[in-house]
Amino acid sequence: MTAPTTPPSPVAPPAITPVPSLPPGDTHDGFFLWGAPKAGKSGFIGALYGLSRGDDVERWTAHPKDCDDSHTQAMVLRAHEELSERRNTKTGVRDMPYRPLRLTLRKMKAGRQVGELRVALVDPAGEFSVDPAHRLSSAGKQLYRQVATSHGVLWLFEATPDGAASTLDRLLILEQLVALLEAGGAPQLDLPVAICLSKIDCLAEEKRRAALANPTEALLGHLGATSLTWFEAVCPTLRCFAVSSAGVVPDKVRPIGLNEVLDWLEDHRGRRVRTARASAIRGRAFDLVKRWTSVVAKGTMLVAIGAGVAFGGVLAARKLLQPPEAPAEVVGPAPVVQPVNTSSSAVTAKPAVRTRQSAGDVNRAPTRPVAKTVPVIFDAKVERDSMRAAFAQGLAAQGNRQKASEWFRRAYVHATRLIERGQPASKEYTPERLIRARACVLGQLQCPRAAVSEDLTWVLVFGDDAQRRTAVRLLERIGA
Ligand SMILES: Nc1nc2c(ncn2[C@@H]2O[C@H](COP(=O)(O)OP(=O)(O)OP(=O)(O)O)[C@@H](O)[C@H]2O)c(=O)[nH]1
Ligand SMILES: [Mg+2]
Repeated sequence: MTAPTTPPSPVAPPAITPVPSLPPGDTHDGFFLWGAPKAGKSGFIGALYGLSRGDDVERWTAHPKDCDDSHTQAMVLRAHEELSERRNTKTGVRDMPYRPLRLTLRKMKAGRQVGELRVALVDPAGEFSVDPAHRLSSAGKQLYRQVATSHGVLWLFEATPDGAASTLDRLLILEQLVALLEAGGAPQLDLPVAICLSKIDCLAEEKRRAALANPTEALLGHLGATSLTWFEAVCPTLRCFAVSSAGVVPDKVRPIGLNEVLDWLEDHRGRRVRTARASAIRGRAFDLVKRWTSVVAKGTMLVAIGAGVAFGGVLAARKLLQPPEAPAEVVGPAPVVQPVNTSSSAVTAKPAVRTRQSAGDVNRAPTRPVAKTVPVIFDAKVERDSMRAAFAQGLAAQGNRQKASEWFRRAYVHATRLIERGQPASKEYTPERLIRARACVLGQLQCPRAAVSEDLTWVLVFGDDAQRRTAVRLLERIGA
């Protein structure tokens, strides 16, 4: 018997609450539930109503009367009822936008409302998360764009009953993160991402307690360090949670850990709203200043023109009487490219500091010779060539069973100089990151494992296929 699915088209015409198709950079107003089929996304919606039935002094509630429309109300009640029997209807794959469930969540403390979070929850089918064919469909691409520009993502990973590591293909997570980055069109996902170990009621009590006490550790065990590093690299606003939508009381919905997730989302929603307001105010202030500046400038210009006509006449006359100025001659020391010093230890290597003067055009040297200061010129090409040459020497030495660590250390230092001179979080230095990580591993340079793993994550996210394959092999080698 096949499992029932929700109907393939929205219950009501999408015109009532349409999901706009957004140009890159715009923000979708939804919070997205994300994760593989059966991760517990639809159950999470049922749990929201279940929260109202809890008896904690301080808790979130989502009452049907706080739903914006009858569709949301029906879906919340249905999800709750089905969750109480642990049999939520599978969400169907659709080729049109999922209709958000719009409702207001309220935070209550001793009977008084102390917080509020308006949400538009989108609950897509898990296939969009784990099935590349759906991800690459036009509906999938639109969905990824919406997720990447949303107010937040709750990414659920179903706990395994024995608490063992997930069998989910790690590269699948990476592929989704890359697809989200591409869909968002920015180097990172600028939205809160709550990674939740879901259905923790299925864990043995001891493991459940441990997961609640330290969700990050639980997710590390579940997903592996590499996957978490990927999340950290891509999502600057990230937090791990352990949740159970159903809870441990049979035939009832008594959610565990949901209040913490909602507190965090509310906090970040507030920050985002404040930041948006502040930049709007800054924008308005800037416009105002610009307008006044132009008014003042116009007034000043009129005065200046009047005065200038008189003064300019006198100045021009004086200038004509002076002898012509000699053209400024460019003299001074020839630019010096400092020999690349690779003797420093790999880990403490610092890039040469490029001062404002030495940053510019070397032909525009100071007109007065600067006797003792020798400008330090950073030549990226020289660094890159030296890095490649040292790395190749390292490989050759290793092939001939000779000592290679000194060559790899040099390659490390050159790569580090290049990376540190680039923009933070720049994609540009992916090849250098790969060489640095390879030098660390092949040369046994005792580099911190986390640093190597971070470099390789960068390669996995931004590298081409060949680079990614090498990175995966190295990650396996360092056991990340
Ligand atoms: N024990 C337990 N079961 C849960 C929990 N949350 C959901 N379930 C059940 O697990 C099954 C799958 O959960 P769903 O919420 O439907 O999964 P989904 O992520 O929406 O899956 P798709 O719709 O296929 O993408 C359903 O039978 C749910 O009732 C939970 O916290 N604990
Ligand atoms: Mg579902």
